[in-house]
Amino acid sequence: MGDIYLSVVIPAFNESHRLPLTLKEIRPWLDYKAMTYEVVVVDDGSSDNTVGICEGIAQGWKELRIEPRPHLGKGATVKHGALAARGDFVLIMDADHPTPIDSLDLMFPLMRDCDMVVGVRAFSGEEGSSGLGRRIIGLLQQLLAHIIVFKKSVADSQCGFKLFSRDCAQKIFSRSRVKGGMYDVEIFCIAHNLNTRIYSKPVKWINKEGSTINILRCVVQDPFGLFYIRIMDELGRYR
Ligand SMILES: Nc1nc2c(ncn2[C@@H]2O[C@H](COP(=O)(O)OP(=O)(O)O)[C@@H](O)[C@H]2O)c(=O)[nH]1
Ligand SMILES: [Mg+2]
Repeated sequence: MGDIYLSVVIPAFNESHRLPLTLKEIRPWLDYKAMTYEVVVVDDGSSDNTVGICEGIAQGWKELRIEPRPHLGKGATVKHGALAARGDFVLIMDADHPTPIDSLDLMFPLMRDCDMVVGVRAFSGEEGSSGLGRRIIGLLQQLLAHIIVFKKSVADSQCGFKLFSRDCAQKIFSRSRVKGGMYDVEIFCIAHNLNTRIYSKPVKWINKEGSTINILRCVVQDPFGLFYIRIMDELGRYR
């Protein structure tokens, strides 16, 4: 066991408008838990001063650190953060804090019997028509991922709230290679190959304003990403 119990890794791309509130929201819970932790914001070459704003916040919060990087995509950003994390447990969470951080209270006990506890988004049904469109796209992605990539069923690969043991994070992310948005699918593909013990845990999910996900890109580009993962898998790159 190392010195740090929990690493919270937050990938960020142009999040100056949402990240300060997220950091403010998660800090009381992390401090209250009296565990050693670090928050690692990995910036993906943002052009909106996400880095400067985070550095300002970090001046009054020694557990917070920022890793600025050139723009490569969410997969590359998460990979960097997961491998740079020093905690015994590594949480990957979205910058807009869609799942309350205290959901970890329900997830940590499950880590006794597994290597990875992944959130499954439980929707309130109050997302309106824009939320409905995105959910349909999400379900289509899940269906395609099952047809093209997955060998086992996955309840929800796209949830931005996943907890790993450090060992599991190192094993999975050292093998990951997808730089963009399909990285979640690749994570499960690798995990299945490594016989990772995964527990799926329903978590509260609150869709926040300001999503940066481009629906058109999802529909056009993602299937190619899925075939890429399948080919890499067939070539044995995930073992
Ligand atoms: N590194 C990186 N992160 C991204 C990119 N696009 C979105 N994200 C991050 O992905 C997370 C979820 O983004 P969000 O726009 O809320 O997506 P949604 O909730 O799925 O619609 C946030 O932490 C974003 O900063 C990107 O191009 N690069
Ligand atoms: Mg979001």
